[in-house]
Amino acid sequence: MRTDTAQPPRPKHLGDYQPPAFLVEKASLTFALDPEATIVTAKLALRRNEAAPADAPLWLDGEALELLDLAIDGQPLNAEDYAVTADGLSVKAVPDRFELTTRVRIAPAANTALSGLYLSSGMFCTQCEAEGFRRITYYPDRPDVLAPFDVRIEAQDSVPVLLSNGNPVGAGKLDGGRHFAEWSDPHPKPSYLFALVGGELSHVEDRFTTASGREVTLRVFVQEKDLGRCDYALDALKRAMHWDEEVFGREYDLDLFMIVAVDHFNFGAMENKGLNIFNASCVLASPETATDADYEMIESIVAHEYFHNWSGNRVTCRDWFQLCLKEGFTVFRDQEFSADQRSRAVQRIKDVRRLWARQFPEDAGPLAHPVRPTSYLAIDNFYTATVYDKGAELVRMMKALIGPEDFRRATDAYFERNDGTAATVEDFLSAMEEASGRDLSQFRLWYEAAGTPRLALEEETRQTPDGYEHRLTLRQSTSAAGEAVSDAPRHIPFRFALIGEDGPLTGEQLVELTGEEQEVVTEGLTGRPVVSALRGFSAPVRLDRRLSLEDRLLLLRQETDSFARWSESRQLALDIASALAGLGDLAEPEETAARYAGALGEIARESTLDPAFRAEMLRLPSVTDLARVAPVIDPDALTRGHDALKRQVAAANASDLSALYDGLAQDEPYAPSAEQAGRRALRNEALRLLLASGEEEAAERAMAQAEAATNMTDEAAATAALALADTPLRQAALDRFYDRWQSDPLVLNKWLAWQAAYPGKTALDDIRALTEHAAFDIGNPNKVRALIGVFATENLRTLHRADGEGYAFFFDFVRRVDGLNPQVASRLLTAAESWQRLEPARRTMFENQLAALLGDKLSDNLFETATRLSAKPSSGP
Ligand code: B3K
Ligand code: ZN
Repeated sequence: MRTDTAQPPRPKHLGDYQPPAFLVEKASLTFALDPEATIVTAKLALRRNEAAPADAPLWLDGEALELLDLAIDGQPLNAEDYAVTADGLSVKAVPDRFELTTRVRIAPAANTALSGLYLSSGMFCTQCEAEGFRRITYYPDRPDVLAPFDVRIEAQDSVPVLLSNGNPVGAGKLDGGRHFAEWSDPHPKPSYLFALVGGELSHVEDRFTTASGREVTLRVFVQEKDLGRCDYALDALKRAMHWDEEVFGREYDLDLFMIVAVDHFNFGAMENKGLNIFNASCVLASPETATDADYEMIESIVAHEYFHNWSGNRVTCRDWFQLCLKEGFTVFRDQEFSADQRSRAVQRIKDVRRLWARQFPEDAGPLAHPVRPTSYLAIDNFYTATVYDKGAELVRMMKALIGPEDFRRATDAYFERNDGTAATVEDFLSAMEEASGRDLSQFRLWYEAAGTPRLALEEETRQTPDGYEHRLTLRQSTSAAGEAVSDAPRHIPFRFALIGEDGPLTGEQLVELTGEEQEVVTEGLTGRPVVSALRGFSAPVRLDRRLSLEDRLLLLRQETDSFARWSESRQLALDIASALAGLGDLAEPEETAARYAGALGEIARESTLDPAFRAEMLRLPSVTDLARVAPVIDPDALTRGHDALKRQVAAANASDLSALYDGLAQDEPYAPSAEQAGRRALRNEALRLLLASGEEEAAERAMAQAEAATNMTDEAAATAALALADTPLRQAALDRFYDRWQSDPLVLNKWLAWQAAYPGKTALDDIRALTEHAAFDIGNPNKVRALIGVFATENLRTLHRADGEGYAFFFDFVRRVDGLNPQVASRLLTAAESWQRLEPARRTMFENQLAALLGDKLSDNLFETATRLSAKPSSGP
């Protein structure tokens, strides 16, 4: 916590990297667990690093620790031999090789930041990435110091299950109603992968045999009441283990793999070696309590954390600037896994939708930063959509450029060469270059420069004696916001095909654009072509093109690349809604909306198409999506445009939607399969649209669905549709849901989120009242995200109330959270990353709130985000 606002904290810079002065050959830790006063004894076998200057002093990071003892080779140190500050401990003269012993006291029960060792619903647990280990003991808490760990945990018998990384090597009784457990992790690891859990836990167990015959025991630990909700995570884990062997040749390397579910967690999950700790919301599922989307998320997060065992743990990061090395790559791996488990086409649409929703706005606003940032105050602020999701896109582009075989050879070489070490983005790129013989030096710019390039398309078609000749001009430009601005051309893989009245006229081609401009000429075409551009979203760029309505509708009918078909539809929907809001320059919006509604109707009826894909096509962009691309955010106008489009699509297709809804009723028992989920998604999308038509009959239908539902997907879809609509049944639907689920905190997060997103007049009062409700808890990040996070990101009208009350409430809440949990407060504030595009009156009110916030005493995390937010005007979307 910063206490002196006159002295801003000093940022860290990528260019300042220095190798560690000391390496840890072995870390032996003993914990005597106690909520108020846990004693941590650390014995560290330290050795001077030859790669560092010979006279460098010993520095150990440490925060909020009470030092009780300090000794070198068993000899206690005198007070003048060392110095303790608020961030660590230094010892002047030390031998080249020695054993350092420290004993510290910490207070897990008082740890509301949920970083380090803390209590979650009475259970001891840890979170050490990025810099939480220094809140447990004095240590060189940086990812390039790797050590094998031995851990002994002692606790009261009332804390029966004691877990840490690696393999269990001992356990037994102690005097005074206490007991102990000992763990040993042979794989050298950085401190951020350390984990400890202690509590009253039950588990489910399974086994997995690796390709080379290692028998691995798999355990998912939960509170006893949740034992019935672990099967899916376990199933997903086994599928992920198998997939990583098949697709990346990666095997698991310990005899035990554990997952623990905890209620209080700052994000989704953590890949600690052999002991993944999960936010309960990302692991627990049963048909009655979890939606298809929850199942899908659990599958992908379980896989993501498991994949980190290689991309992150075996090969880790030299420093935190290299975060994308493990996160971008691992997101790419989990997206590929999900694509193989489910529908590749629909997975790509979902991944890009998320990139557009989260990364594009980040890249266009004051929080823009390169995939590999060059400076930070609080590294926790850089676990961003840019590092994760754009980072994944960069890996995907490289695979497209070098081809699948060379890509696999490159990842094999990368893992092999860097195994057991801390690597850099350069190590990854050179593996790609060596395996393929390609020069990726221009490609590096994607890692170094912030901002989303624009790709302008111009086309010219002329008739020749042998048919049609098509000339496509690609022109790229970048006006990057944020740090590391660079407008040098990027290396852009551009996938395209030419489509005619009756279908494709050519196969798919991959063009590599490396200069500012490039021309592609195709001759001898048998029909007049339209470009199907950026197929599969082959590069994270914004497409700029002018197409006639006729050509756009042709693409909606004839496009054979699902992603391109969906993105064309989505772009058209956004253009129409903007025009209906009185923005943009689309001609004849009403007439265009009618034709678009007709085209969507045709797709909805196209029974040979995958229902999951049809559901994506029917899912209109939200008003928040509209705000993300609007040059000026005027919440009232955008809401008008959005509602008008939705009503028109609904009204034009009412009878088809109704037939679709009835025809998709399922009577087989629930399974979270992609196939069943796709049909439910389509049916619930139809219901959502029917409700938008404002017919009370549709509301009754939704109520009937909520009451009769035997799974959470159908129950939640119907209740959410009612909770977001202005219908007399709204309150009844919310009350029914609450009565049914009041004793289930995870399920109630959905109930909180629907009310947080409700755009009606009473919304702010309702949300304020909910902060006092028994279902809410400001100390639980899931609750804060469900209520305040959703309010700030989805509820455009309420956050941006013309009287400024929405801002006052939001900023007040961010301040309160900061006093407890800086990471969550900082993340919450990023919801307002696009404030500079607000219409002038609101922008001024927002700016005043931001300035007032910066005048307060803030955590480093929040201070950094607030400072960056207020820094420079955005370059617009
Ligand atoms: N590596 C963790 C994220 C840690 C976030 C720290 N602020 C989970 C993941 O990406 O797998
Ligand atoms: Zn990750």
